[in-house]
Amino acid sequence: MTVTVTEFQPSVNFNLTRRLLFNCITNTMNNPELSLYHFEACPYCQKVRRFITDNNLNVPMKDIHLDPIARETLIQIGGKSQVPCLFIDGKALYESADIIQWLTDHQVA
Ligand SMILES: N[C@@H](CCC(=O)N[C@@H](CS)C(=O)NCC(=O)O)C(=O)O
Repeated sequence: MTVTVTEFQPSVNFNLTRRLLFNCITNTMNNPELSLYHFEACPYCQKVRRFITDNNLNVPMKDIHLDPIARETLIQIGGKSQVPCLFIDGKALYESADIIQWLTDHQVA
């Protein structure tokens, strides 16, 4: 989208900024960025993946055994290499039961 401002229109600019900010906030609230850090053989990960599959949820995944950068990111941000870990807008949530509860509460489509 290209916005060309030909003259100073404070009220238009203010309203546009306010609308963009509102959209940004509501989008983040309704549609948080998710990523499930996991590995294939982990039984707790399997439990979370099964929940995701059974409920047809769209949760991108990173396998820390296949992706060393993902493992490093998990340790750097979450503080430990434990999986499963759900990243919610960049914040780490550990514990399979808590992850399933969060997904249930937030009705991720
Ligand atoms: N109570 C945790 C247990 C998770 C757990 O023990 N994960 C293992 C893999 S099956 C793990 O990441 N171990 C390595 C570590 O803790 O760094 C849960 O329910 O998510």
